Amino acid sequence: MANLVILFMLWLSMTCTICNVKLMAYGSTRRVSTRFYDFKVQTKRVTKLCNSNDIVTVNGMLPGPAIYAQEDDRIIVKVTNKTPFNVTIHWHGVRQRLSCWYDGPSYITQCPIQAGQSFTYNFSMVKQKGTFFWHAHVSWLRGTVYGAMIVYPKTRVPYPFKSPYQENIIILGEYWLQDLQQIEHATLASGGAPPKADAYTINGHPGPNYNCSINDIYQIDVIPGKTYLLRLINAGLNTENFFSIAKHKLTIIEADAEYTKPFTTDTVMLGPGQTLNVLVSANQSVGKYSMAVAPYKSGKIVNYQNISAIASFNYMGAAPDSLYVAAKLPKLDDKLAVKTVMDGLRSLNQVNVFKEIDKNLFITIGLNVQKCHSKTPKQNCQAMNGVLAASMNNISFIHPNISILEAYYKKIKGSYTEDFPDAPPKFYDFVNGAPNKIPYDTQALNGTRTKVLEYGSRVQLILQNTGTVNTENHPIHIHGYSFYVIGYGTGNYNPQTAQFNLVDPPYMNTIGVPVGGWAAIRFVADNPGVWYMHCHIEIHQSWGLGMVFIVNNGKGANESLPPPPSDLPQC
Ligand SMILES: *[C@@H]1O[C@H](CO)[C@@H](O)[C@H](O)[C@H]1NC(C)=O
Ligand SMILES: *[C@@H]1O[C@H](CO)[C@@H](O)[C@H](O)[C@H]1NC(C)=O
Ligand SMILES: *[C@@H]1O[C@H](CO)[C@@H](O)[C@H](O)[C@H]1NC(C)=O
Ligand SMILES: *[C@@H]1O[C@H](CO)[C@@H](O)[C@H](O)[C@H]1NC(C)=O
Ligand SMILES: *[C@@H]1O[C@H](CO)[C@@H](O)[C@H](O)[C@H]1NC(C)=O
Ligand SMILES: *[C@@H]1O[C@H](CO)[C@@H](O)[C@H](O)[C@H]1NC(C)=O
Ligand SMILES: *[C@@H]1O[C@H](CO)[C@@H](O)[C@H](O)[C@H]1NC(C)=O
Ligand SMILES: *[C@@H]1O[C@H](CO)[C@@H](O)[C@H](O)[C@H]1NC(C)=O
Ligand SMILES: *[C@@H]1O[C@H](CO)[C@@H](O)[C@H](O)[C@H]1NC(C)=O
Ligand SMILES: [Cu+2]
Repeated sequence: MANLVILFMLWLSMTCTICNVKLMAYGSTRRVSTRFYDFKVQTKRVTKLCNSNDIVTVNGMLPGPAIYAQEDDRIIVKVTNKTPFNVTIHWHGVRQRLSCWYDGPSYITQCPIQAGQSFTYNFSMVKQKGTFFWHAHVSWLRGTVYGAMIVYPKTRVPYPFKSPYQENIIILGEYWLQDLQQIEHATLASGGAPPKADAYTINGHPGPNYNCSINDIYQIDVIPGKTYLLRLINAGLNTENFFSIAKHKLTIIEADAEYTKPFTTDTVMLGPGQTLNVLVSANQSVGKYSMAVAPYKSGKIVNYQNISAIASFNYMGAAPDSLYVAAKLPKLDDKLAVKTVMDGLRSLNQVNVFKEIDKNLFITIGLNVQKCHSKTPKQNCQAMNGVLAASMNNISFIHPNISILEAYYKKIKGSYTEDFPDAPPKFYDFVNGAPNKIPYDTQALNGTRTKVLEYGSRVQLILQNTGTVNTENHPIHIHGYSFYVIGYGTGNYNPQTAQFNLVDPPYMNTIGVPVGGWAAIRFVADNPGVWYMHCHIEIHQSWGLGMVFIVNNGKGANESLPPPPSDLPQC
């Protein structure tokens, strides 16, 4: 009998790989379960866009396998590296309460899993549910090493909206025909900007707008009159994207794995690292509608792939040869469309954010051009006769050679400093100018600087975009925390005029700081460990757009990080 039940559940899990609602209803009724996964990181030959390439994957899949769990479950993933490259996996949005060792960013919380090695990630989804994703967090491997992570509410806890008929995961990606490791190496050696992606993808499929790709299309079959929950994830490397469905409205009900007040819109924008859950009602006439992904080009000097990826929102009963109804997408640089959605994001319930602040940091974020030190400037200094870089408070972050968490825990000196500044070195018109016009000063300092926070301190960050080289929307992601987005605006932050929402701001882990503007966020530093804060546009992160918070232990075992796991990789 027990065997039959197991077989039945196995059958359910096989028949329902993406729409996992049913599985949950029949699943374990124990309050907390452990979910085991086996990730083999391996290269795989794939044929796309008229080409065959070797790409790095998990278990040979693109996107990689989805992880399913329920709130408070423990997730255990054994990662075995069968490639010649270094690997780590980050569980994006998971706050890793007292489990910083399993967070994943290379040289921040762990050394990479080297060729032939394995490491078992083991963490609990403490009070967290919603749409997450996992991705590699070393070099540019996450371009192909990514997948969804869906965490359902506890058994018998309903969604705060009418249950959808079906759920679908929609992962936006970027695809390159050349080897990504080679592109990364060549780009960083050139000092210039990266090449644009060859295609955008939806669940790994570029759709019919690209060569040899007519049939390489993701399709959802929908029943007229039903409502669908789409779990949108932007796993792309370098591009922010608009997403819309022809003739259909999107009702946002969750952002970064936290419920929001329902907000209905024609289009949404997701920067890399952002997730949104939307409800879509299949209430149009029977036909084939395109779900389209296009770039949001906030910066001037960036080279974007300007061909949309298309997936199919396909009504059952539509004639197989019917043409796709084309989706209307905003203009490439439609800042208003972005602002409209941001304005619509409100936490579902009243939260009442704390008003007293213990640590108030003002952090400038933006690009730089460093002086050329190469003897072959034509090869290595392709950006305005210099080298592109990026910084926070004018410090361009350099990754150390050993993990900062390990160095901190074992009191090993020398790989980082604790002097990340609370404010930029100069206050000037950040958005419109460089600090010294003549000579035009675009330099930044290099460093591996951290900011130490006492356990429990109430932190406010003002993130201010600079226009030193180019203004862009930067999706800033913080590990180990979610934060309240209490305000944002264009221009330079002005404490006299800034308006804050302390009543129902969204609780997010990635904030798109508006192009030429600022954002204000607050969180309580109650999770000890070493936490990376960085731009989730991969090239900006490579150029140094990041810094590290060290949050000290508090009192007793409940406020202290346990010792490192025995299989933690070594450098
Ligand atoms: C995972 O962590 C839990 C809590 O620390 C521990 O009890 C369990 O043995 C660990 N499991 C594995 C496979 O490491
Ligand atoms: C499709 O292939 C043609 C011929 O090789 C090429 O000129 C064109 O740029 C390709 N289009 C795309 C979108 O890659
Ligand atoms: C379809 O549903 C959307 C909400 O998703 C609603 O705004 C719209 O008015 C509906 N359209 C029709 C034709 O019923
Ligand atoms: C991008 O594509 C759209 C739609 O095809 C077109 O209208 C627009 O002019 C293109 N923009 C650029 C900068 O190529
Ligand atoms: C890492 O190690 C290399 C080689 O020993 C050294 O040149 C480099 O400065 C080190 N980087 C950091 C940030 O410590
Ligand atoms: C950043 O640091 C560099 C190097 O010290 C300096 O030249 C530049 O003026 C600083 N920029 C700002 C905005 O403070
Ligand atoms: C900082 O590092 C970058 C490359 O990592 C280099 O191009 C630049 O010259 C360095 N700047 C300083 C001031 O050392
Ligand atoms: C630690 O936290 C758990 C769960 O929140 C609680 O039950 C327990 O009493 C706490 N222990 C201490 C020593 O504070
Ligand atoms: C992998 O990481 C180790 C430890 O940091 C480093 O020594 C090695 O050079 C890296 N290997 C590759 C292929 O990047
Ligand atoms: Cu950025």
